[in-house]
Amino acid sequence: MLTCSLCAAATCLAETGHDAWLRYAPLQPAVAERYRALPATSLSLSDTPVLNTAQAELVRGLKGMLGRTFRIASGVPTESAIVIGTVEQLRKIAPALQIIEGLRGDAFWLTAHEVSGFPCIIITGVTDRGVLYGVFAFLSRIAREEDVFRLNELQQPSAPIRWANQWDNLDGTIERGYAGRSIFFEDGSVRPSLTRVSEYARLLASVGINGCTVNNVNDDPHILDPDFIPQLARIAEAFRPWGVQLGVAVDLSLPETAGRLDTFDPLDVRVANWWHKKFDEVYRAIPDFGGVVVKADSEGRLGPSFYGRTPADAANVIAGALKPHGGLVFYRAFVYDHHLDWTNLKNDRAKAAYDIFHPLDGRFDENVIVQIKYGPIDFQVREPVSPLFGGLSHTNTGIELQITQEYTGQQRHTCFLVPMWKEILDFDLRAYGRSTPVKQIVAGNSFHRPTGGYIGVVNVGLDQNWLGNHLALANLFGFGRLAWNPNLTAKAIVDEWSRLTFGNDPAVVETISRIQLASWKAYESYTGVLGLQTLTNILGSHYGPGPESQEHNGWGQWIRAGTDGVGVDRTVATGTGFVGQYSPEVRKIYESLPNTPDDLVLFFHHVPYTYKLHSGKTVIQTIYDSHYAGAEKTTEFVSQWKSLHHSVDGERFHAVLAQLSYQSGHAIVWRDAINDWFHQISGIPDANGRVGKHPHRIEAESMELEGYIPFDVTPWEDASGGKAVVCVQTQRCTAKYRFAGRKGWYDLDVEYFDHNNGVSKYQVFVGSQLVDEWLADLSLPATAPNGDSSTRRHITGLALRPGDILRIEGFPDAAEAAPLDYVEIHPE
Ligand code: GCV
Repeated sequence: MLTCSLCAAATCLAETGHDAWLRYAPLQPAVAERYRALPATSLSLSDTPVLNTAQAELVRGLKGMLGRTFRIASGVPTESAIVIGTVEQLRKIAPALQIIEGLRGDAFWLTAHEVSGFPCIIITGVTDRGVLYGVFAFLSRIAREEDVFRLNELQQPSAPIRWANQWDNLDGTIERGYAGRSIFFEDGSVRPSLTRVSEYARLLASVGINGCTVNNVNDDPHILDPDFIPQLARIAEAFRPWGVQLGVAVDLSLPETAGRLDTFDPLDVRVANWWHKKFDEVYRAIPDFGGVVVKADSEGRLGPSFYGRTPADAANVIAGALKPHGGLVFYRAFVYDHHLDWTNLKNDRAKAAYDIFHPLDGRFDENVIVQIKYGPIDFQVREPVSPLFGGLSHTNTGIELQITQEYTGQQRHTCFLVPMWKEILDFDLRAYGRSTPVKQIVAGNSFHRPTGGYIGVVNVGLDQNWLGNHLALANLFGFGRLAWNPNLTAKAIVDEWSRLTFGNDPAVVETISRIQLASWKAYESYTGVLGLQTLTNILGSHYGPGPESQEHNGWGQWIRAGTDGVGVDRTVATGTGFVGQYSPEVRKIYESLPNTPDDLVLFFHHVPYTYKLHSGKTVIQTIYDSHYAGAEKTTEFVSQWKSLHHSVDGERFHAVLAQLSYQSGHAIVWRDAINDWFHQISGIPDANGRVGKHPHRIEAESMELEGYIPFDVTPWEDASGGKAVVCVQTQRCTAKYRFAGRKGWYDLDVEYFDHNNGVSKYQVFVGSQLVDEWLADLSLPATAPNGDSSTRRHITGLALRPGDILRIEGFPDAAEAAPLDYVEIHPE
């Protein structure tokens, strides 16, 4: 009691993040008072599943925020009410109401009008789903302390398709999932309890997402087995009240693997029949089944090329079977050869999607959507827009964005992607010499297509807060908001999200927005700049630094770094010709080195390290400086977040603090790895004298070691000096250092490696005094010392005198040998 009365309301409640942006936290009494004049009744005009959900949500939200239980009613109002129902239902009881123009599809309208002689607030749409979206918008207004009495708000989604793709495997694991196991599957079956699935559908619906495929595009052959379809029907049931349609990923070879035919040739009539029968069976169990996503001829998946057929043949055979039921095929354009000959400078993976799909324009059925990743490579921290969006004017298209942060820090790093998505969506491809921004193309407007839209790869898991990092939820929220309205600014989206997630305290909103809005550019700065892409280890986890892994293999993510220079020449004149896939106006920008913006220069051109950018700096100095600036920025995030200590609940405050502190340590690992690598390959020193020089750093291998032995880290740039020390033959090892600096206060950073195959313990002593100890118990994607596992322990405020012995004791566990990289002693 006493404790609670002493702390601000916001900080007393511990929050797990489970409610995400749908917390409906109690408003301050004075604010709640502003809504006292709301009608006390929530009246629904029908009792369909979605309208029932909408009404229950309305009552739940109002109760949470205003502390009052609104009366539930149905039929015709007999008093003032908040009326929820479709326009058709509304017309019957309020014939005088002029329905606003433009109310179509999933749109909603919030207004105030008399119904049966009583002043009412009206939440309506053409469909039940529209009404539900209206309820969420109404509640969001109250949560953000906005007016709801003088409403006349029409909101129309930008595009009909607003889908999530999950990459869950039926065994319960998730490909590129960073937040625990699947909410859908375990051990080859759909989970017995689907509570989390309903809650997920609620989150999706609250931002207008209307479909979700639930299994990995690297698909399991059992997904449409007769005994699995009823299990999928249970997921569809959990989705249905939230207006979310179920979809699945299917493999093109299913007629052979599951159907026991001797072929999956899309032009074979037996194959077409198999798909027809299969979807008849699916629709008998799931009448509102939404459709399928297909990955074929990509990364080892079988595809139509096996029979010399095209992606259009493959998509259409499935589309034909879905068409009678109204289902859609999302055919992924992520089709490329991952055994490219890297020695051939004309080869270019970036060209694959356009080369394959553009010639097929107009040959896809009307219920096919070609699903295109935003860039021509693979969800990198920066890529140009895929030219394919401009190359399919007679085909429906959808943009695939990645909410799960595969190449952007895997949710251990905060990286708010909305600013990047905005740049992509706003980019004008100038197809046919006119204005064709990506957002207009995928909405179907530019080329007058019947459908199209947005697909976000999400990968939520069983973790309480869905994505493993509270701040990462802004990406899921932002994806939904942009799919609904791509003209919203990143600032408006993050402001909205922060208010709903952490409350309306201006200092909180301002600080969180500042961190989020700076985070993508910061991440880009300490990973891969100038269009180099993320520079992560592409052959492994896609997490820590691994620049060398881009080169000399068939995957085609080359950066062509050599002693002469860096970057891929993709020009028509001298390079791979990729630039020729853009319209003439865009071509003019990228074909010319001086016209190419700095942030993509190395994506399009191979230049000497000494080439001067528009900024006036050389390429190599920009690489060095950006990596220092990016890492520095993450330190600012930590201090900015710390300023919220008394304004955010303790549980989320400490979780985010730990996450941002970890990120700021890992950003230094990135900074040093990439800079050291470029230093070595270019042979050009850092004009600011930092790269390769760390005055406060003491390498573990140069300390006085007992038990510890030196270990060569692979790749070398992932450890300082290329080496770590490991404790392999004994239960405890020590590394000692005699401090020779001035007497004073110091901070100590210990760089160690935290793999996922053991939980080593570390203790730090000054003389005989234990000053810190911890366990290396993070779940990082590594089983050895490298850039994925390198982790920093920051110990503040140590009193040191010359001659003090600093001693680190490492206690190995299982396969983790308490590895150490270095320590740094910084004056406080
Ligand atoms: C589901 C990248 C990822 C793969 C993913 C693939 C895809 O290559 O690393 O995990 O596979 O993209 O989008 O199909």
